[in-house]
Amino acid sequence: MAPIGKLIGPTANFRNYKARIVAKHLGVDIETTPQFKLGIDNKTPEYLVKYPVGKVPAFESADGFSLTDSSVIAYYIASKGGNNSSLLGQTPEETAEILQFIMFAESDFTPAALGTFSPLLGSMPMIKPAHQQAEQQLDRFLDALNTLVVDRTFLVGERLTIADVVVTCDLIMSYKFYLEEAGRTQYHNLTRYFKAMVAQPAFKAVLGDVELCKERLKPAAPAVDETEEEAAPAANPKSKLDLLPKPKMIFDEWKRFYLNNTAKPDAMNWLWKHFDDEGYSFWKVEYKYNNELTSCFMTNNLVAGVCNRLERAQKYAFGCLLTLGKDNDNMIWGYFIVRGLEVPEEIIESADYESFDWSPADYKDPKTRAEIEDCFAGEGPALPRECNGGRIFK
Ligand SMILES: N[C@@H](CCC(=O)N[C@@H](CS)C(=O)NCC(=O)O)C(=O)O
Repeated sequence: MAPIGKLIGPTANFRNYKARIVAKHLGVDIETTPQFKLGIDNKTPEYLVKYPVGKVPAFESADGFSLTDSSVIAYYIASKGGNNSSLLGQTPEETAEILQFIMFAESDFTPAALGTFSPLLGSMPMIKPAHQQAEQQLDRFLDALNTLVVDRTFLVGERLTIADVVVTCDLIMSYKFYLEEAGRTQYHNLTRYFKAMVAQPAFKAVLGDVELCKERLKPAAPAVDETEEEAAPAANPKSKLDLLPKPKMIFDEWKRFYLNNTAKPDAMNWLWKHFDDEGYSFWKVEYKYNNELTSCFMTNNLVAGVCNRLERAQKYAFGCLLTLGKDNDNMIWGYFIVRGLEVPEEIIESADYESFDWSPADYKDPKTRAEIEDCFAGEGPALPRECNGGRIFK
């Protein structure tokens, strides 16, 4: 049978799976785009003419009908193909319930899951309070789903519907990255449901065997050179900072402690206890061109780029650059700890140095100390304005 259309977007993606599982279940064929490059192919003028939001997946039917949104595409395919109509419910009430699950999956569950996993996978900045909030929400929604399926085989009615397809696909990351054995036991009804779904032939044909989480995803630790502070200065040091006397505080110990603990109070208490003001200094960092900033989303992208371009300073600096304020009225603001008592040349030579004011910060001054604490926590009353994102440079 000729394909009923083309599903456009990367194939190894939980959103992409939805339409393909529905198509498999119905026995209809859809074309896919395994070579699709996210961030490139969805930014071309041809793509944006058809799909102006520039997101994937998208769908183009054999007769030229264009559609976006993974669950809507799954819905459309279910409504079109094959002779199995029960995927969309058999009464108006069932169809409404199916939509209710799809809305919940898209507006509640998936943002909580992505808010939990994306910072750990490095595809979103790690802002600890936002991350903690996402994780709490994720647990809350997993718990709700666990209760919902206590006496159900399927989410709606007595047969598979696209609610099962959408919710199961949206659960995949949680079962891969988050729910290790203890979590699977805690949410045992949901685990039973999830395992039953992914064992069905249409799911299996698309997903293969879903490998369940062995160990919960952790924040990526900074590159650690255990011997860094122990070894004698190298004969040809890469940085003149390598020639400084051995500091009392080991930078990587601070970075590790910060990453593995709550910023306030634990990590900050650690820092004030161990900070060595002969080996390190604090700097306040402010963007010079705040009046040119537009949306917070764009500012966050700018901050991410600045941090990426500071890569050479990674061994000698730690800091937090925040997006403060609201859309069309925001600023980039933050604090850095650097090795030595001056801004390192690794920072001065970076492409963005001239765009920021770097001023020495006296961490013994209570106001500055409170600002540093709230900056490294990404929240708190000492921030000049509300935090809307940012990036930790570690
Ligand atoms: N609600 C949409 C969300 C689509 C979405 O956010 N897709 C991501 C990839 S998984 C994307 O296109 N990101 C690129 C971008 O935002 O530019 C759906 O389910 O299809």
